[in-house]
Amino acid sequence: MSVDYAVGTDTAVQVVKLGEHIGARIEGVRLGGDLSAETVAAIRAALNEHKVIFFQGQDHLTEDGQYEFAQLLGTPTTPHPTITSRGARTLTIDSETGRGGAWHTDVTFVDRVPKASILRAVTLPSYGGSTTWASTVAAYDSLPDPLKRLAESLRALHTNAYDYAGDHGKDSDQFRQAYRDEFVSTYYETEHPVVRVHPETGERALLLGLFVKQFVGLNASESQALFRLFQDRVTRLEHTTRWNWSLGDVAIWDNRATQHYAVGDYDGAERRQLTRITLAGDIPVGVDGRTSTVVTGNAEHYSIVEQAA
Ligand SMILES: O=C(O)CCC(=O)C(=O)O
Ligand SMILES: [Fe+2]
Repeated sequence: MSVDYAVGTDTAVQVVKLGEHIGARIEGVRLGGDLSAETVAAIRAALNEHKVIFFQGQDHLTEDGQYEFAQLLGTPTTPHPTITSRGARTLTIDSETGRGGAWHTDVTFVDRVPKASILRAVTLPSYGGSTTWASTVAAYDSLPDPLKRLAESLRALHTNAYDYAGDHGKDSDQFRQAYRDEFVSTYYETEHPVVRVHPETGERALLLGLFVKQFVGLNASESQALFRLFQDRVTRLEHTTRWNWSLGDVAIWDNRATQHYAVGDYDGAERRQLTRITLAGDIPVGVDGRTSTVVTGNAEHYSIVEQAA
C-alpha cells in the first residue's frame, strides 16, 4: 500500500508502508539541506505515523549533507553524552567497538531523551548486519487494560552503566573495552515514567530497553519479572520491522515511540560502519503529567531540551 503526499507542483513524496504497526519506505526524496518546507512536513508526518522510515539511493549524501538535513528536522545533539572522543558532530556506529545485540531506545539514561536518530550506512559487511525496530506504541496498545494501568503507574531508573556482562559476556577486545570504558566514564541515572505520552501524536508508548536498572519501589526480582513482561510486548515480531542495509540507505526513527536492535550476524572479520545524528527531544511525561527526573548527571552539554512542535 502506498500513500501519496502532493508536494509543490513538480515532485511527490511517496510513502510505502512496510508493516501494520511500524515501518515505511519513502520514495521521491533526495535528502539534503535544501528540501522544501512541504517535503520536510511530509517526512515529519511519515515519521510520526510509521515510527521508522527508510530512504534508499542517497549515495550523494556526505556527513555534512546528513547534518544539514538533520537540522531541517530538529536540533542536532552533540554525538553522545559520554562518547566524545570520536568527532564533534556525529557518532559512528562501528563494528570495531560493538556489534549491537540488545534492544534499546537511544540515550534513555539522560532526562532529555533524543526525539529521533538519523542513521546512514557507510561501510557494510557482505552479509548480515540488519537492524530491527519495534513500535513501543503497539506494545502499549496490545496490553490488556489491567497491565496498561500497572505500566502507567510505574517509573523506572535508567543508567548508562547497564549490565554489559549479562548481554555480551566478558569482552577482551581492546577497542570494545575502550569504548565501554568511555561509555561509562560519567555516570548518568534518570527516572522515567514506564508509559510516556508522545508530545506530538498523544500516543502512549512504553519507555524501557537496555538501560533500565530497576523499577522504583520494587526489588530486583520484582523489577526483572515486570521488565520481561513489558519488554516482551515490545519485541513481539508483529510490532517490528527489519531492514537489510545497502549503501546509500538512510533510516530515521522516532526515538519516543521505538526501540531498536542491531543484528550481529555478519562475519566478524568484516567492518560495518554507520553514521548517526540524534535530534534533541523533550523531557518525557507520564500519563499522570509527571515528567522524568534526573537522579545523577547533567546532560546539558549533550543536548538542549527541545519543546515539541
Ligand atoms: O548498528 C545499528 O544498526 C544500530 C546501532 C544503534 O543502536 C544506533 O545507531 O543507535
Ligand atoms: Fe541505538
